[in-house]
Amino acid sequence: MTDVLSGVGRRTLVMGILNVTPDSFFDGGQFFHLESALEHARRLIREGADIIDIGGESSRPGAQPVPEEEELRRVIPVIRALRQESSVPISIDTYKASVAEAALEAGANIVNDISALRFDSRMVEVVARAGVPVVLMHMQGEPRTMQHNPVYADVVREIKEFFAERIAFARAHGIEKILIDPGIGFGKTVEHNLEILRRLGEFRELGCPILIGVSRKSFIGRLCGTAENPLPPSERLEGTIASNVIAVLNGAQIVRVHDVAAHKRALAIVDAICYAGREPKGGELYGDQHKEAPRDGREGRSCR
Ligand code: 9MG
Repeated sequence: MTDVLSGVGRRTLVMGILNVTPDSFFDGGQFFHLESALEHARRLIREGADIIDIGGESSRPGAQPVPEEEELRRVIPVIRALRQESSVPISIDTYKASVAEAALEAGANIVNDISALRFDSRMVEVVARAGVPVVLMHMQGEPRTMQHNPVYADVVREIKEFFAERIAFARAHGIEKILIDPGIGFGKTVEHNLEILRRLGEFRELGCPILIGVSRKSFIGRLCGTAENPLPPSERLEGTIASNVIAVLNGAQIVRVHDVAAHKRALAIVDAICYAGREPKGGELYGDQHKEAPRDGREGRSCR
């Protein structure tokens, strides 16, 4: 497999979520066993997923860490079996170096690290040695406590500063393929999430492809219901698609979602309008990360 993200900058890529966990907020327990996990992966692939993101530890607010051996036990057989039957790019959702290492060995091609290489000092070496793309996600705090009163003076400015430091760190260790993700819901209030989505274009100045993960998250439940009586995760599809369309218009190139088929349809329209006859710009493609970024980070896609 040469470049697992060769579509970046040419159309919006869809990353399908496969949680091999008993406790994820939307699908926890559904794909906990090997056969049900594989069945779900096959469904995501049939529906057109460009990448399958496989995780063995829930990162929902309040989640407790999972021991390394248990995380390995959950994800490695799924990755190994999926790789046997499909060439789909697989991303491993973990912040543990040993899990990433074993996952890459089993056939994963991308590391999705919600800690942006901060929680395990060995992770940067594992990614650099493998030469694979890494997703650097922003999070204030840690999953167990991150929603306890998150505070920012300027949420977008602070996340940009965080990325500038993390990108420099990764590059200094020899990592070239870097995606950034502002981490919707990770130490953010509803207002923080909305401001990030509204000003997502400002992250383009950093010159790395942008990944966004809003799928069925709690801010959608609050906005479509109330703070006291939020809409449950099972009823958040429309809000998810609306959020992702805005994110794509504002510069997101990969969307991480539970519902691949619905997003492929919505994005067929968005991409036909926004990507038509358009050459990728610097910062949108792999290998272009060091070239000139778009002039103004506030500008959205060329469809404006
Ligand atoms: C694992 N995980 C849960 N939410 C996520 C998000 O928004 N982005 C990324 N990269 N990973 C996430």
